[in-house]
Amino acid sequence: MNFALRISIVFFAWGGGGVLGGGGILYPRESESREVVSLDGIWEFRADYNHAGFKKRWFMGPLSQSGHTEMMPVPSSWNDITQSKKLRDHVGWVWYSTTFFVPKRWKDKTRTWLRFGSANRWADVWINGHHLMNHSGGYLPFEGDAGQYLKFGDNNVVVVALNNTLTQATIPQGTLSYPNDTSRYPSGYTVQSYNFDYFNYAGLHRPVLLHTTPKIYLSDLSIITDFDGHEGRVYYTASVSFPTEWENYVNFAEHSQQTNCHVAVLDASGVTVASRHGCSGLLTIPNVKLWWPHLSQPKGEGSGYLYTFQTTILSNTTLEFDVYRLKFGVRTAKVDGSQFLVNGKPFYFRGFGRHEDYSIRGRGVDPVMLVKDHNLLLWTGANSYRTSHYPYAEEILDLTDALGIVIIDESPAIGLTGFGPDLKREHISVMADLVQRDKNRASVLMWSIGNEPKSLETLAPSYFEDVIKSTRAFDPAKRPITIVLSQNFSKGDCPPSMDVVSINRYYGWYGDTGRTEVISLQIPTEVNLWAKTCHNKPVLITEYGAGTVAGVHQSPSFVWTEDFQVDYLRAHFAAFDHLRSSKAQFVGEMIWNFADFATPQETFRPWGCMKGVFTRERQPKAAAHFVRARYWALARQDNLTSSVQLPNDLHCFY
Ligand code: BDP
Repeated sequence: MNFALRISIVFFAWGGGGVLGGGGILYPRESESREVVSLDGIWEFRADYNHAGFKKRWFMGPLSQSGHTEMMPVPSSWNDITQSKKLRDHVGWVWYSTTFFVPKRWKDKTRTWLRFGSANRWADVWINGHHLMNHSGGYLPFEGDAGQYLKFGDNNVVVVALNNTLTQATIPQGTLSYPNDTSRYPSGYTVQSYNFDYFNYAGLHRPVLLHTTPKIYLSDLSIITDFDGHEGRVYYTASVSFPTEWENYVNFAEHSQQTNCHVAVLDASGVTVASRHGCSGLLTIPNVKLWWPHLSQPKGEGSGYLYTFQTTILSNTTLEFDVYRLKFGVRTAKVDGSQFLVNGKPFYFRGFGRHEDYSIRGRGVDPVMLVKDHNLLLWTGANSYRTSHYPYAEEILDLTDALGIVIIDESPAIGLTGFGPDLKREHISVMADLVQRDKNRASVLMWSIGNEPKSLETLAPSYFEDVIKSTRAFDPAKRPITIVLSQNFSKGDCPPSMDVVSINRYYGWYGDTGRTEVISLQIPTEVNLWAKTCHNKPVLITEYGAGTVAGVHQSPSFVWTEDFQVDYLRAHFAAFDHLRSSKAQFVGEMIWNFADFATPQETFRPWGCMKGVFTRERQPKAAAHFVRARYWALARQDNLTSSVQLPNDLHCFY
């Protein structure tokens, strides 16, 4: 195990104006030394159609002081909340504000951080009229030490300006055009187009949290797990941060050396099963319970078993500074030759591509929808999904960790083109932040660099080599890495550093429309070609699907009907079964999509993308029942310990 054993002592000079989105962005969790307060709720909101906000200094106070406001729920996308078409389709600045109380007891003893789970896509943040931070992105968290601008024991105001514009330099990319024929378009008319087909929802999509850490605190933690027989191994590195002022203290070195870590592993019932002193090192867990994917566990065991890693930062005189608890699972994930192995056993992905997409809320994280979606996933017997086409909320990964749902964690780099150095820099920085956020996640077993790049462009191969190499270097656990490809087969398409070949294919839908009979030939031909060129690396079908309007039937089947979706899946299942029996390197099938989702307005879709096996309201189409029968059957076939108990209502199929 190549893992640097070191004591990490880190200085942060964020004292305001700084933004932390990369190194050290641990999810805020309450403990003896930390408090978390949610700022979620109904905020004031105004769309800035005339670019007035900066000039008129809307950031100086609550928006209601500078004009008319709308009510805006946080978290949520702003697009579908009001009755205004202009707002739904707005491209440019919008403003949010809210007031919150900060307790007096936080003064002096703590650092107070303001953290956004995500803000789509450019954000500027002010506290009480002071600029705290800005952030570019849209799908990853960022935070700033708000201490110097806060009024303790008093009300405070936070103002956020957001801009959803996409350009060729952003990830994902977009294009702005300005039709200047005023006989056909109003003057100043702007059109945003983009290279992907999901609606570009924007807003404060994830929780906004105010949280405290002590002045000396755990700023980062990396955990790698392994096992040998019944013994679990946890290699860890904890980073401790000290107040910036200390840098100038004559005896700082002595002081920092007197700071130590105590770490402990607690099992699911809270019993300590391993512990030691030291800010980095190895803990061993006797009789370890491994984290297994859903329905892959051996008989008598559960899936998704999580331990707690408890870090205590203390001085040598045993004075406690900080306590932080992180859930983690003990498991391994790697590619060995043509197989994808989890805990040393071949793993076959039975799953879906998804979207964070719900009616009204758009991409806003919502516990109701999260639980419903994951109940449905378990109901289908799926064991995995891809966070297509961007990193999902941390609250979602808490669920997948606990349920044993395997995640392919995808960056927001969809449909990339151009591949210039600036884009590469931005892409590598997004991968750094993504890995930083999710590196300790039990359910994240593979990184996806992006979806459907224009991989035949000349610059693409070297661009992807660099992004893959950087991503591998960021991840202490060295998870497998993939790129989801869609362009036609070509030798240049197989970046040598990629561990798994993921392909999206729509035979019988975008090509040979309606001709399900070609699928059993075309899918194996394609998979075999990729497998051969990519030196027998594992091949995964990450997308295949057919648009289906719920409630529409025709027999014999016809495109867009529920009957066609079933026929289309049936033809694929036959092709996959053929591959499963003849090609060890075929490692999985993921349907596009779990549920119908919103797209820009297009003439070739009745409404949104209707390839879901569930409707957008999460009701099953006929295909959902069909997929469910298959996925449970595969679970039984692939789990040789016969620990898979079929749901009662499925028994009639077997
Ligand atoms: C694939 C894309 C996916 C689309 C899908 C479709 O990866 O985002 O939604 O096509 O057309 O190429 O439905």
